[in-house]
Amino acid sequence: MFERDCRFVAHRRTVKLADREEGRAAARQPAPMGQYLHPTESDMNSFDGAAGGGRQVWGRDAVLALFERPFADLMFEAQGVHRRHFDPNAIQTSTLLSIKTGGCPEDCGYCSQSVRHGTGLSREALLPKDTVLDAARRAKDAGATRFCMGAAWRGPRDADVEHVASIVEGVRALGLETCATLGMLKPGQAEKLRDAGLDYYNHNLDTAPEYYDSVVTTHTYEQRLDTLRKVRVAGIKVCCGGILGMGESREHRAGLIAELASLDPPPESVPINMLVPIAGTPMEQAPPCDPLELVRTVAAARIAMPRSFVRLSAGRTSLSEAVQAMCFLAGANSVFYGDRLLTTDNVRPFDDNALFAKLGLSPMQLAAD
Ligand code: SAM
Ligand code: DTB
Ligand code: SF4
Repeated sequence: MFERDCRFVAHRRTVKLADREEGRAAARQPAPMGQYLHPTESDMNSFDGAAGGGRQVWGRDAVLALFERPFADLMFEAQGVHRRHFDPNAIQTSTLLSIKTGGCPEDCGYCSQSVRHGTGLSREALLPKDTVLDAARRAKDAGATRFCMGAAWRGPRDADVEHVASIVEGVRALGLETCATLGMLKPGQAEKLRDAGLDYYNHNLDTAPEYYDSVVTTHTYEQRLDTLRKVRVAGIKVCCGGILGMGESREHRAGLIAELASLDPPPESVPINMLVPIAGTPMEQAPPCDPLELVRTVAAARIAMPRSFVRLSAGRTSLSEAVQAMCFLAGANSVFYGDRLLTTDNVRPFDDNALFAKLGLSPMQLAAD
């Protein structure tokens, strides 16, 4: 559970959720210290670079060329892009809660929650609202600014959406940003969630389109894109990323980043997960991804999506502090913060606080705090 004592208090700065005009003007300047510039939709359509104008298109070959650059050159460019758009010493913290665990009919090869894999995870009902709000309160007290709720569904029924919408209203009333990941959405459901105050919807593309069949067979890449479109049209911010270490190649990793960057606008939030190998899943024995390849992937994501939050996500327990520090240098500026991810352990907040202090990283705060 989140420990009040471990709350990071050193060098806290205020995050300013810039209004559209302020954000537009300020986005042309280096991010001033002590102020966080939240990307706006119009910012995200603009080209990153001194020349200005137009939206840079990142094809797969261009992203692959980033991956293949000498490490020092890639890091230098990524850090420069990062500094043009964000305070490099500020980090956004999101806390996850599985609000409906296990029993999912889909066959995603990495997932502990699929009924198709013998992972031993038992199916649970959707949590009551009060239970979720208690967890959200603890997350806020521990210093998180966003609360992300995950449900192991192929997609929610309308009655599930009603229940989640009521939870979202409650979490938002606590002064937290809200995120939900509920699977594929049917027409009208995104609007219901938006009306309840949902800020972000997480729906990952996970890998390159041509590798998706090797990861999951019960839904398609096009169906993922369809839900992402519904989320965008409803006016909810998009959280969309992927997983490394599923046996994919560097070309697939570049393909994922190119797909994400080609979403128009790109996702506001890009989680980069390292596979957490789960006993009983088809990917239990997948060869681990080289940590330096993770750093390169973060750098490529930062360069191709200059204004997005890039979140160093699942798998941090298997990374050294030095590798995490390199990811932050490469442009990662968000983490999942809290003892648990959905069904597996995360880095303990105590250890994250120690790492942030060592690196001089300040957790961002919402201006409304
Ligand atoms: N059912 C919903 C869906 O598929 O979008 C929401 C939950 S799902 C667990 C959310 C994301 O968590 C997946 O798309 C994947 O990127 C990530 N994830 C799940 N299990 C993982 C694992 N074992 N290792 C790393 N990432 C994982
Ligand atoms: C995301 O990209 N990663 C999070 C969140 N979005 C929902 C989930 C990670 C799950 C890791 C394995 C588990 O705890 O079950
Ligand atoms: Fe897991 Fe989501 Fe796939 Fe279900 S749809 S198996 S919860 S990743």
